Amino acid sequence: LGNHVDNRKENNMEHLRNNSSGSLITESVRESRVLVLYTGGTIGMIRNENGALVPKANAFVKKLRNYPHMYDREYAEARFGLMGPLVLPMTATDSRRVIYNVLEYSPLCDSSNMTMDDWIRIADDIKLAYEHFDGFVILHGTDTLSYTASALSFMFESLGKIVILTGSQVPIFDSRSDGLDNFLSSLIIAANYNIPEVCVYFGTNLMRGNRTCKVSATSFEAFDSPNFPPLAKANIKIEVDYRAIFRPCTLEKFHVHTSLNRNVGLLRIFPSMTTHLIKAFLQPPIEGVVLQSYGAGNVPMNREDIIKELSAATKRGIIVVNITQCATGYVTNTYASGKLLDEAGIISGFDMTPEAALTKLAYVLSKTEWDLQTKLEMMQTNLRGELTAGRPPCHKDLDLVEAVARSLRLSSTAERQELGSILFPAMLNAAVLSRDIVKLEILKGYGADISQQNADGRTALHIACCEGDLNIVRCLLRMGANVHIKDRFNRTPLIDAVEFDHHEVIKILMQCGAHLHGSAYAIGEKMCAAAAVGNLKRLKSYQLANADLSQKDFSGRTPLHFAALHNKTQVLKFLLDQNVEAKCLDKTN
Ligand code: ASN
Repeated sequence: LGNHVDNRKENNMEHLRNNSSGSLITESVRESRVLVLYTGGTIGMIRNENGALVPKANAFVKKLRNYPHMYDREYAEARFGLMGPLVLPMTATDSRRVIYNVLEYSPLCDSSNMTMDDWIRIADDIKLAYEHFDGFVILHGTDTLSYTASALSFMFESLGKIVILTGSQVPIFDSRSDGLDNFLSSLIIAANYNIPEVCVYFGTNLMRGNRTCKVSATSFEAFDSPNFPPLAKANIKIEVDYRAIFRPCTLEKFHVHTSLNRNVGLLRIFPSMTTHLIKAFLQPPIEGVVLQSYGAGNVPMNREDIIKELSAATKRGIIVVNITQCATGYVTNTYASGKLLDEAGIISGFDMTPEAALTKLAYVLSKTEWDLQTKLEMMQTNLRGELTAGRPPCHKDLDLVEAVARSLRLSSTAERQELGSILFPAMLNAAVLSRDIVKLEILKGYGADISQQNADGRTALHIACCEGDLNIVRCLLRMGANVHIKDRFNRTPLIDAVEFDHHEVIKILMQCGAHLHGSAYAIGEKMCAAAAVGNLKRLKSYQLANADLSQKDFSGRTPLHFAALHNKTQVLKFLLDQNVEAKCLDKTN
């Protein structure tokens, strides 16, 4: 595979999945897997005979294979054969090989044609492929890219992996294009950084998707995140602002909410707007309205008719959210009209973009388990980093890093940043080892990213899973620790918990969506080794981690073979009780 595939559901996804496990690979190969959903947009378009840009089916991947920037033919063909997934060339600074599969949508679409159904289709595809890839890149037209990014950010609940939307202003195969950089940087970031958010990459910025707006029809810097700084900047170095990452703090698995309420709309106030227009807009079946008011949230004070219609609408149960027409800033109650809107039951959307406010309404209104009061509260709650309610969070980290930097006589920003990235993981790890929950909380208050990796790529959760203290593991997960991060030895916290046989820890990691990764044969190899020495506890650890107990090792034998060969009766009994016998016979003769 690796070439264009129509994405029609399970069959194709199964195909992709099988292909993505690749040939026999040892644990030492450091690779990351990215799934690219190619939905359309200018990035893959070609010019027709009239010079107009149009999408062309089944051409994108074929062309990519001829681009040495996008495809390391030698490595890919040696590893996967002729038609395997695509592989990026390695550069001196890369730590992992980026392997990517492209799932081409049919039909490819100009994003001006996108609908909520398309968002649901994208979300469903990511759900199906979720455990088989480290990150996801969505190639998308730029026109409605911010709407899709915002919608997906709400539909993805407890997201643990990175999803990046990107596109371009000029087709990628034109000789001068922004597409190549946007696509390449998105792939590299998706493969190497654990930023569990729906992001938009454009120009040199990785931005939180639900904070973005398309701000230019012509510039290569087509997107901006006016009220929130970029999550990362990709210049000579890729610099991630770890403190800005919004990490879900629930003990839940990734889940996709796939229904959306379509009875929502954007109502932009303008001078001399007629009562008739407002009235018509607020008629059934409308259920949610994003009111785009002037400046800091103002509507004309002398237009009682407008306020009256809006007030009547909220009384009928319609949710009206007030945001500003300005590109930056937020709505406040500074002016008298703000109070008036309050009294009319209109809620504040703070600094949400129109795209975020609208898609959030569609999401919140479709939650059948929430009553109206809860929906109103949720609209004003920061669910995915989409709004700044109240005062922005104040991190005290600068004091701490500053003090150490001063005593070490470090003066440049780069040196200080580097110091922060050394200090925090070391202190978090020390707090885990001393089982000090208070210290963990203090460090978080100082701005430490709970999932920041040390020089070996290990996080506090890795250490906690080796130690096996359930309280500390739970506390880290509640603080947003990510279960998917691989250290430099390709180990995840789950593998650590399995190999130290901490069964309760394995259970809670699984509850949070952790899964085994990498070659199934390598896992088979480890289970066979456990069976050969009668290590029942280890096999139970693998079972809790959802491993297939009848998995073959590299030689084609299963744990049952080894238990029988070495006469490990307890293990034999356990495996037979788990009903692996039939499966083994099927698989191995
Ligand atoms: N019309 C195109 C789209 O949104 C614009 C682009 O991708 N640059 O699909």
